[in-house]
Amino acid sequence: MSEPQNSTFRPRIFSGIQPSGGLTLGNYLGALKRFAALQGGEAETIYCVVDLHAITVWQDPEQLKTRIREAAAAFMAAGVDPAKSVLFNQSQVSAHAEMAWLFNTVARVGWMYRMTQFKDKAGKNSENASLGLLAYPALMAADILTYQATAVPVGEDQKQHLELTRDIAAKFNHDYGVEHFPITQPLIEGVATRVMSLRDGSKKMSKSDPSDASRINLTDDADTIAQKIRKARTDADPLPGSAEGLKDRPEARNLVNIYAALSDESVDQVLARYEGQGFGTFKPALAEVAVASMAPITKAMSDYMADPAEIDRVLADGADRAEAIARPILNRTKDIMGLLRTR
Ligand code: AQP
Repeated sequence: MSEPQNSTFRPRIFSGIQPSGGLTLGNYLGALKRFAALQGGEAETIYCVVDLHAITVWQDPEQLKTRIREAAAAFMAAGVDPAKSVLFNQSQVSAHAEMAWLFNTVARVGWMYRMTQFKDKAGKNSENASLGLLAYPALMAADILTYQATAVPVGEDQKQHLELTRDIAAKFNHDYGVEHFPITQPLIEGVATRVMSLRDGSKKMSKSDPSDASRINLTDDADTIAQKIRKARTDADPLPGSAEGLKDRPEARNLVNIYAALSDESVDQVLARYEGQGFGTFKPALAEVAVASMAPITKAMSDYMADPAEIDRVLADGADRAEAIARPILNRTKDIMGLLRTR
């Protein structure tokens, strides 16, 4: 069976974010900002608050509802327009969970054990992790392939999951002798595909890091952002004149990358301006750029959060539109697998 040509599929972009905590600058630069930029192009854009993924680790039920709305507010505050994109929460479109079960029969157990995110999140006590945490990548493949999505914008950390999605699509197509699923392209682009912790340049900035100082939250006010940047770990050397000089300086590289991503400049452009300067000069400049970029987003998020009923309305409308795309693809998948549909 030859690999399907993605040109035979309608161009469609899908991506999601877990409401497993307050969203961070990493989620904004690695995902949300790019989601907004991809709207209005050739491809239809479908964006999802992936709440079924969030519950693979314990979530407080009352808090989860608020976090789902907050994530939806963050999408819109970052420029995702529900008139241009489909925006919804995953648990409202049951095709995701149904497709995930079908993919559980296609994916191999060994594939799941190899996932670094499972190893990181399950830790030493992996026997005690939820089965959902292990099966997470099959649900992620379902999220994407239930829409026959041809491209997925994600940060660097999701690359391995995307490869697994491609493996599931290819195995399904091969096993059933069809060209039903596209081989989805990951879109991992720009200087901020992996924003690092402000406290440790070897760790990804993450919403579930126990240290709040390690990240900038989309809800942080200007003073908090400035303070976190001031306290960010760095080295004592001045900034070099080009990106090459940051190779072995992860903390310095991270701050320069964040500056470049926020100001839509290249790393070399930023360094050309700050070459020879120390962090005493660079950090306040970064704080200024960060506050200027983030303040309108924080304000818009809190405006959206003041009207939760409107967020629910937007998500419900998105769920209807998502369902209309997903259901026929799921039905066709069942047909291919020989499941009898009686209605
Ligand atoms: N630090 C990051 N740099 C760049 N991109 C990032 N993303 C997350 N962190 C960074 C991107 O954001 C999207 C949504 O991620 P997710 O919420 O599904 O889960 P995650 O990648 O596991 O993010 P977190 O913040 O680390 O969540 P927790 O702490 O719950 O595990 C993805 O496109 C991701 O690449």
